[in-house]
Amino acid sequence: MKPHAPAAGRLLKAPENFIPREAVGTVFREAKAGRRDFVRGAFAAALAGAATPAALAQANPVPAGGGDPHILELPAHTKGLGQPVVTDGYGKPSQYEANVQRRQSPGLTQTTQASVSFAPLQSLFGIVTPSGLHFERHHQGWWDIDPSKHRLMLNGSDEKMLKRPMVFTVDEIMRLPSVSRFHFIECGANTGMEWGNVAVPTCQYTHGMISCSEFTGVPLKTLLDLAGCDYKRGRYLLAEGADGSSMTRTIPMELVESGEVFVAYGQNGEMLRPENGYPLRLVVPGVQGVSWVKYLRRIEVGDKPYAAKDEVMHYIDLMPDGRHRQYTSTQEVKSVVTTPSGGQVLLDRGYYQISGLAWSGRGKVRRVDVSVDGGRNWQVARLQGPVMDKCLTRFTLDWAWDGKPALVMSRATDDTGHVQPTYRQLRAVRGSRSIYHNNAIQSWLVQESGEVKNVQLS
Ligand SMILES: Nc1nc2c(c(=O)[nH]1)N[C@H]1C(S)=C(S)[C@@H](COP(=O)(O)O)O[C@H]1N2
Ligand SMILES: [Mo]
Repeated sequence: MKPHAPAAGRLLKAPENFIPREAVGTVFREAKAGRRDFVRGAFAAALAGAATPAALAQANPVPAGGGDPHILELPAHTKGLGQPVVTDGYGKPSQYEANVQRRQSPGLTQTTQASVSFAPLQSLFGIVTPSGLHFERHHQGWWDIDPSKHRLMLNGSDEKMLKRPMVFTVDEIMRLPSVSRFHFIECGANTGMEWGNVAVPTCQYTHGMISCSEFTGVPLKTLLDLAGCDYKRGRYLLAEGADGSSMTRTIPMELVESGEVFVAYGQNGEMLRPENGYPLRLVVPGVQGVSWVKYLRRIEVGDKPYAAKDEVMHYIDLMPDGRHRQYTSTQEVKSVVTTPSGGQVLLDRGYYQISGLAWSGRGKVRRVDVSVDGGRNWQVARLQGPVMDKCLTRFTLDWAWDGKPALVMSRATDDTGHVQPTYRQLRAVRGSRSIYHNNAIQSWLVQESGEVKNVQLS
């Protein structure tokens, strides 16, 4: 170590478990009255009871005077025989990482089948979400569908749209020329609880309805070409899932013609996970998660938008004048600092690496600015490569915490020039009662005590 190198600050992890299982029933009952306030209340109550001694043990300091027993006393693993190969035919994370889990938000939904689980962004590195931690959004529960019985049908809204309506088995799709691409998927409702006010304490719950994977599959255009699609007439598609939610979404044909949309079977080098649509799901880069239809069983080619229930009743943006905006599907430029973030505790002054994620549904992230003083001054963050299209990008910035209150924020700009808005700018256009497409700048307040809180600047 260089003599003048600043000491690296120690960081306590955010508490992961907020509410005991028994209390979940109460939360669901009370959530019926005044949902947003109750979610906030439920988190506050659960946080008040969080055990700090256990959390403190995580900091694991090295004794200042030397004589570290972890060096001086030989542990069993240096002397004994380790575990054999194939103890697990499919490996699992370390037992010491058991707290890193996707989690449900207390009070958010009435049932666990029409619900959402959030990815633990504060515990992840780089840009890829491990498949077992991918966020989940199911409208009617998930299924583990037998791939030998699953079919994908292509048909037209009339006989002119497709010359040869076709049915593919999963094996047939897997034999066709494939692509593998890294993309994020973000639910349009991500950060939706924060429209009116601060509602949830950690970035898992503010931003965890996003995940990023390497997906593998066949461009939808390849399948439509085989079926003899008439691209002049067929300007829209309807994508339909096989689960009971009757999930159907309109996809504009230009996204398909560009080759971007594909029918995926692979996720991070293996088959899709059942929760994420095994054996087939649509990948629609840059577009909100709801259009990434899981358990994909049918594609219909038509000449106008379908106005399906999930496009006219849900996934619409409530505007300040009381009207709703439909078909706003692009996930606009957005970012969040994941360290330091809500619920974490900074134990010392000194060096910290500020780290976070940025993304845009319009293309690549061009630049991320970070402020530690509530937006008065900004510094350009480092972008970790590779920086890919419609994909998460990891950014970092060196920071020496002086022990005073700090307001940490990140602001992303994409390669089309779009800049992430402040809450004030976003609310001026969109109001504060919407659910979908909140891409405002997130602020974390580092208090003098080192505790990090979710705050909104007005
Ligand atoms: N068949 C089907 N597809 C679906 C859904 C669903 O409930 N059923 N949910 C949609 C929504 S709203 C989102 S945000 C994403 C979530 O994908 P994930 O569960 O893989 O994270 O899937 C979309 N596709
Ligand atoms: Mo969603």
